[in-house]
Amino acid sequence: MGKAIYPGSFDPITNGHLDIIERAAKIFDEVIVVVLPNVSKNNLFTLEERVNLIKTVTKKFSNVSIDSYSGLLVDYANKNNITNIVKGLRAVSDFEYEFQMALMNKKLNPEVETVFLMTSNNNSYLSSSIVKEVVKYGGCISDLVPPEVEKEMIKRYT
Ligand code: COD
Repeated sequence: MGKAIYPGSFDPITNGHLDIIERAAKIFDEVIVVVLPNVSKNNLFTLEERVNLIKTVTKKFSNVSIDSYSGLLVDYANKNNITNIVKGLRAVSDFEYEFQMALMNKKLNPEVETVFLMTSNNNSYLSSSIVKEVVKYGGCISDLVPPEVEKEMIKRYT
């Protein structure tokens, strides 16, 4: 099925993101996880730190690579000649936001196709923001993020 981009802010990567990466890597020949700015979010980790964490936890996937870009997703896609974008969907609340982005990306580049993968049952409530809130107040996140991410998050909040 060629190449696909899995874009996100990944601040930080969670088990929900990892599940989408693993499943996309079975569908597409190559998956490029691209860390991009989301103007409506404040970040805990720098772009470089997020890229390095994703690299560490996706080492086992031979057809997955990591990149970052500080501009429009469609510009990154154009520059790299990729037309498939993978997104994850959790709830109805995700749908509205993702629907708007998919249509805007399509308007900016009509060649672009957004492919949605439904969240797995056990990850449906998981988001980077909720994980940050749990760890901030001392809750356990070991089932929610890879161990390397848990370690870095605990360091940030202690
Ligand atoms: N299960 C399944 N999927 C999940 C889960 C989960 N538990 N958690 C997150 N996901 C999915 C999200 O739905 C999303 O598709 C993806 O994983 C990444 O999630 P986040 O939260 O890390 O990333 P976002 O939503 O903040 O990413 C937004 C972008 C950075 C992609 C967007 O803002 C963007 O494209 N920015 C660049 C500028 C641009 O082009 N803007 C768009 C113009 S329309």
